Amino acid sequence: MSDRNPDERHIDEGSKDRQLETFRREPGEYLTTNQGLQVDSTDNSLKVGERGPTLLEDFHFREKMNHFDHERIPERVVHARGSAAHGYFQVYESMAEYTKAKFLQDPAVKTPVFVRFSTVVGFRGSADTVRDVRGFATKFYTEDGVYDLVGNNMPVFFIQDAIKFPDLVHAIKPEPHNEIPQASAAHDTFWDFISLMPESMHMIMWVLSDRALPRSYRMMDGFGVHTFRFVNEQGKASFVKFHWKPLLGAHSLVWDEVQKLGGKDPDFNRRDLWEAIEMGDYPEYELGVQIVPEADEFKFDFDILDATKIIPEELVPVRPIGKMVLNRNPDNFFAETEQVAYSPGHIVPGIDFSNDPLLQGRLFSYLDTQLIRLGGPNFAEIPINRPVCPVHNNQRDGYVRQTINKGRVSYSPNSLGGGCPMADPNNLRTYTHYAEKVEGHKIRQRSESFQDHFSQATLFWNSLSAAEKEHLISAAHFELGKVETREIRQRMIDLFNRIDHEFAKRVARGVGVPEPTEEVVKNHGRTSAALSLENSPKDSIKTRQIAILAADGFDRSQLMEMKQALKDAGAMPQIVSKFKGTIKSADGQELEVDKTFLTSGSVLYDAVYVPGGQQSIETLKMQGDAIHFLNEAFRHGKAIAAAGEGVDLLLASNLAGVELAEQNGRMAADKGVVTTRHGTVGDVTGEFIQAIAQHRHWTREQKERVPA
Ligand code: HDE
Repeated sequence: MSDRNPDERHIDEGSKDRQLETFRREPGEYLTTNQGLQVDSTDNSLKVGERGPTLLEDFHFREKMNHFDHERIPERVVHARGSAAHGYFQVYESMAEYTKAKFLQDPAVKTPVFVRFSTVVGFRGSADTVRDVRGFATKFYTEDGVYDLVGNNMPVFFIQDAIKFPDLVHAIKPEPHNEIPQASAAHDTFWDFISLMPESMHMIMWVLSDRALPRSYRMMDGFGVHTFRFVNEQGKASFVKFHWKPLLGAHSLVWDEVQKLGGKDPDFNRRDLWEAIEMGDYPEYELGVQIVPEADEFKFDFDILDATKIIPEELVPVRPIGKMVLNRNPDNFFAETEQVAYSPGHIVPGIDFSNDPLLQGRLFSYLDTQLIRLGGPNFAEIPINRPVCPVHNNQRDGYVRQTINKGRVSYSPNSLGGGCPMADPNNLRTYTHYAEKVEGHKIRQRSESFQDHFSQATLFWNSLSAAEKEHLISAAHFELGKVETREIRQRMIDLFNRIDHEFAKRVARGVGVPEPTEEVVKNHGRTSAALSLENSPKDSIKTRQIAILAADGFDRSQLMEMKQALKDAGAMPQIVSKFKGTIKSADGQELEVDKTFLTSGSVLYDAVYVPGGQQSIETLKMQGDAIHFLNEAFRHGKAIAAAGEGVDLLLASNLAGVELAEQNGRMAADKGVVTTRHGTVGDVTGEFIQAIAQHRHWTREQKERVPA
């Protein structure tokens, strides 16, 4: 090395390689510092001799390292884990009768949006599929400025007054002494708090339900939660609740599955959203509104300002008013998804607030949190947060100011700047707060009209299907089962007993406290159909992931025919086998394997198909992974199909004897298990597709003999 030309000393072999002809770039594209200076290498720091110390003079090293040291910004205190997409919103017809909001007038106008979905409790690197509320925040870049609808996938909230939010979040986050558990409510401090907060009972029922385990962000409802106001051109106001409904229907995972997914693919929901958009399967949601005339404010047996209450759709139907399509993934996660700053206070003319004390508190919190998280008051200048309309005001300076304001005037009133920037004297597009009349004493009290904490929790419970109720009970067994303090479990059972006596007894049985003996409140028996996921649309298998299990010697026509039928129906079939590479059909054709048993698992799929082929099935029968794949898919309620000798793999699994008895070449099947030993695949594709569209076959859950 010592005979090296000194001029070349600072260029090592690696960086020489990287300068190969194939990597040539235009002069303006070569590596530079942040000051635009081209550097000759970014692989070695500047040193005194080959083995000497590094020089402080190395501005390139210092700039690069400095930048790296400052790469992290504080994660969101809640909703830290999220993923987002760009798209647009279009109203179906003018909503001028109710609101003057510009983006709700003209069906021809496509308003750009940026939507961020999130979990609430977990840190930024936590798993997607935990039991939690999901954030559903939409930024509309309207002609009148940015409008944010910062909602959740559940229509109510834990607390009624924003002043309880820090307590709620402290209680649910990992416990402060040991920072355990991550992204989970199943611990003492959370249930301690909840057991002392009866107002949280309605929300707790939602959180214990399947709604807390969405199959996909593309298959999840969204809600504005609070009651807002629409205001029309004439200044007339009505109350409004916002709903997002996914066109693919709302569907959920099962508990055993989400726990396994946390290990198999912690990015499950993030990946699903990203891949669907990359494939051109754009997620779509309808925006719906429930409109309540001002005169009807006191018509209900709950207070519409109370965020622990829904307005049942039977009382006020949801009117679909437009559609949102998410059609573009972000280019850069940090610049867009991480730096996006939502706030319920980002509002446009035509929409206004109500006095919901939870909403009122949020109006303070979001701006405050952006100031610390994004390092100062200029976060609206970050590209993802910029409005599409011009910004004019006298706000100046601060950390990382981007705008170069010209001239000497930065105050109002002024004459030197011709009075500019000035408010539009004609009020054409200005925001005028709704002039609600308010009078009262200054008090630190909760309204009497907020005191019924149980009726709607009961309504939710009553409205669930039998399977959903079972899931909720076992969720309560899990959550409270992790609570060490017996008194907390007891207090929860006492509260559940005020929701429904039978429910409380069932939960008590699993958590080591005595069943309540007295029915303290009689169940009112009311239901609301929209509350059950059973009633969500189940008419499509679009974008569903289907595993096809095969090995060398598979029956090519049986495999290809089903694969094509699934593709034609919009699903995404994948070949799963022991090894990556190719497998050979019985007639000698090679087929690419998409995933292996190691790189996937039944939890990553919505359904499974096993085509025949003597040799393939004999091989799979010997593979515990293949048998486990089927058992697990069955246990999780998924549609399963088999053709030809594929039926033998089902018989070799634990499904046999539970539900499957072969009769005339067809299984006397559990709903959702579709087989054809002697017939053609074409005979059963329709049945299989229908079974997948059902999402899950819950009756399976009674079959405890199937391990998974
Ligand atoms: Fe939030 N919430 N929140 N929240 N929230 C935040 O703002 C807060 C509430 C929601 O993808 C924070 O930028 C208070 C209800 C979503 O970036 C913070 C209260 C609903 C997101 C904050 C609530 C939400 C947040 C943390 C009680 C549904 C993520 C980071 C009054 C309607 C937005 C941030 C995104 C984020 C405060 C309750 C939805 C600290 C004080 C109710 C979807 O400002």
